Amino acid sequence: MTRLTPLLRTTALAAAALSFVTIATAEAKDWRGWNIHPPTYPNGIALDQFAKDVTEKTDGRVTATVYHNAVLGDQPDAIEQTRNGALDFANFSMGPMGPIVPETNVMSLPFIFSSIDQMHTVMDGEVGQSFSDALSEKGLVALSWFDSGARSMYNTKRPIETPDDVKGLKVRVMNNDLYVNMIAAMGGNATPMPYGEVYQSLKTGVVDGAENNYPSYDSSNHYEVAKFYSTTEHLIIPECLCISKASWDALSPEDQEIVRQAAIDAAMKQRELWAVDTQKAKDDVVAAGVKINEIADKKPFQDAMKPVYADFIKANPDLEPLITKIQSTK
Ligand code: BDP
Repeated sequence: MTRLTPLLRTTALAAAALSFVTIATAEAKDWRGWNIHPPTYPNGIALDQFAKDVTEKTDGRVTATVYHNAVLGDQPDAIEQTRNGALDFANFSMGPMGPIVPETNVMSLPFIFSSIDQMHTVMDGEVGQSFSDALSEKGLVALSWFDSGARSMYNTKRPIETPDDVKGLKVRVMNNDLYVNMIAAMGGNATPMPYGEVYQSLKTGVVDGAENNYPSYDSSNHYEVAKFYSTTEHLIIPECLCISKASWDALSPEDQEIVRQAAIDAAMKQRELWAVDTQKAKDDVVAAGVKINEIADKKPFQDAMKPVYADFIKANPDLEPLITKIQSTK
């Protein structure tokens, strides 16, 4: 047996301790998660649950933290950061995903889903899987799908009863040219703009209106400055709980399973909270003086979208079968 002098022994021990620390650091992963909404929003609560589950169930091999309120950047930036591994997980709307993963643009076609239930049927089946595959090719692993309700138009000027009422309105949209065409098809002028800038832009008249679901209209305080909310319900856009492919690939199969289950549980929580929060948000904005006009007949709006579909199919002929498949799903 080699005998070590006390000094060498200390050095050897220190080296061993150091290599242990190095290995431990390499193995314990600190995951940073992005959320655009406040922590009290259904998505924030679900993401916090996800982070807690992952941290506890991997025994700290992964410690996950959610950064709420878009403090880590706006959505298009966060998508890039998650793709390149600077962020580890996030909840993304498929709206701003379109420019990066063209297939997902199909979900941004106005009125593509006939109802929220039909959207669930589609997303839980093979079409949902094909979207997940397309995302994965671009560095994002979609583990589960969150609800985002239906988006409707609101503005500072007047109720919208028919597409004609949109004429001349300056409308903020998410970062996706498809939405510029959508607003143009009704005679409005769309401006893609980060979510965080919309409140001020509505207030100062940079834009006259925007469009969103009740929970976002409420939590962003847009209702304070744009009091006419018209239930156009033109977009039903799913949202993913996405993991950076780089972070996913660095996990053991056992930890991948833990993360997958935590993501599914988080989505179940989010969907449950979503239904309650939508009603609560609607009640809150009405109590605050918002004028909601219910549009019973959506047909004039659907008809106005025909050129948007025609242009889209012309530019993406390979996606037409996917559109037909979604539309024919009951
Ligand atoms: C909300 C989505 C969020 C979008 C936001 C927007 O949950 O991901 O960024 O709309 O309009 O409903 O930008």
